[in-house]
Amino acid sequence: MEKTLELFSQIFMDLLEDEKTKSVSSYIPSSELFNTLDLSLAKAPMSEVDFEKVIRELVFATTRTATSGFFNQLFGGRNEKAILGDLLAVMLNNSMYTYKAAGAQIGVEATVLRNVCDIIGWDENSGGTFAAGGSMTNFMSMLMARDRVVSDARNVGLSDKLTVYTSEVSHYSIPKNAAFCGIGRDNVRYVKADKFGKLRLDSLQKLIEEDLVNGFKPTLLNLTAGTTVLGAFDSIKDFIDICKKHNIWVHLDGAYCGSVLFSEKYKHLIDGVELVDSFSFNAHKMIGTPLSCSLILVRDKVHLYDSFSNDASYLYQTDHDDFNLGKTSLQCGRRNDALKFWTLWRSVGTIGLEAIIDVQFNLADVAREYIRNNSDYTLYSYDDSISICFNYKDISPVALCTLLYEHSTLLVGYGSHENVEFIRFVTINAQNNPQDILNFFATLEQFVEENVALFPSLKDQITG
Ligand code: ABU
Repeated sequence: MEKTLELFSQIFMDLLEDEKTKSVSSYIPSSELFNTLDLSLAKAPMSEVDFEKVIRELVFATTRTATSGFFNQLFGGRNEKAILGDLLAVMLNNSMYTYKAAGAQIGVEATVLRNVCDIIGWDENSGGTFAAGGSMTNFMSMLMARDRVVSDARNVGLSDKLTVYTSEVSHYSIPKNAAFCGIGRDNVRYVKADKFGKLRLDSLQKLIEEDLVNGFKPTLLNLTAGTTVLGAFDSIKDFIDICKKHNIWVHLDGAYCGSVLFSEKYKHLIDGVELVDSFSFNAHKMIGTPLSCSLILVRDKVHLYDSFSNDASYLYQTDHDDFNLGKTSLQCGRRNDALKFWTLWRSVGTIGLEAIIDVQFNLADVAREYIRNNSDYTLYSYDDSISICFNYKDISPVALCTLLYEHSTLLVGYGSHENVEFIRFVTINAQNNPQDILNFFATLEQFVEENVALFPSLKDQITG
């Protein structure tokens, strides 16, 4: 084991050194992947020397997500205290279903969940669990909503016609989950969003009324804290009364930006979170732990038991349910995702988590200010968001993002809202500083200048 840990350490120190001058790994077209790297598996073992060579090549060829060149998805960076927790979780290799199998780590998970519930403002009836990602926490909310509306669905299946409501700009897991839990994709109602990407109450009211007339049972409203493209926050309080009136479960999908909970300055964006039935967020997004670290919290933990507990005499053999966390989990075997969040939180304190959130909004302000002060750019997104959506010199965002990627220059993606396509730049890596943000724009501009021939719309502008 010592030799293996040394090898890990050496390879990783070399990668860290390389990342200082090369923030993006060399582009390998997917069609060339298996010709470029030897990923084969053989019957015979490898020599240690060859093994190290192969591992190094793989590591150095992998997409770099912790550098100031990566803005493509809703995560980034490398938080060392959280990494320590995750490395420990790998080495300890517990499964979080029972106290017997995970011991003290159960206390770690329970402590994180209790503290989050306290910050939300929920009492001791509240609770939560970790799941493998935001799609899964959204799925769990839908299952709990279904089981509350049709209490015997988990035993006899579904014969009622249920409907779920979600923003037209919400996460793509909602229709997938409706299929998984027997509600059906066709029974997802897409509520209109306004130009800011926020859910519209009038549209929701209309859809619910139509469904009631047609004999459907409205079951779940999925609100979003940080839509995937614009980073918009639905106004929670506007929707509570109508959902109470119709006994609709309210879930707040905060996978992207629900972590504003930790910031005094930005928690107003989820004002009313204490009123929802369930709330999820991904600490691997704004908090910056390694993937994955997805939490779902419920105002009344009885719903977790109602939907997810199942007897298993070969598993639950000692201790109280409060310590056998498999009773409230969707999964059976479950890795210890709480420890990385706990090591970080324990190390920097709640004010440290707050600082991590605030940095991202500050970096977003830097980006927006740069765009607003530069006439070559058009801004499409709004303040109070860490997604900055823009176009540069009327260049196709699809072409620009793709060429930046294929030339190993920058990793950034595109999105659209109200039929306008744009680059989506996210300031989610709290280890970046304002200069990194300005460097992003400088790199993009230099790339365009040096590659005018690649952009037909620009060539036309130059040649008239
Ligand atoms: N839930 C992951 C969203 C990924 C993205 O929009 O970048």
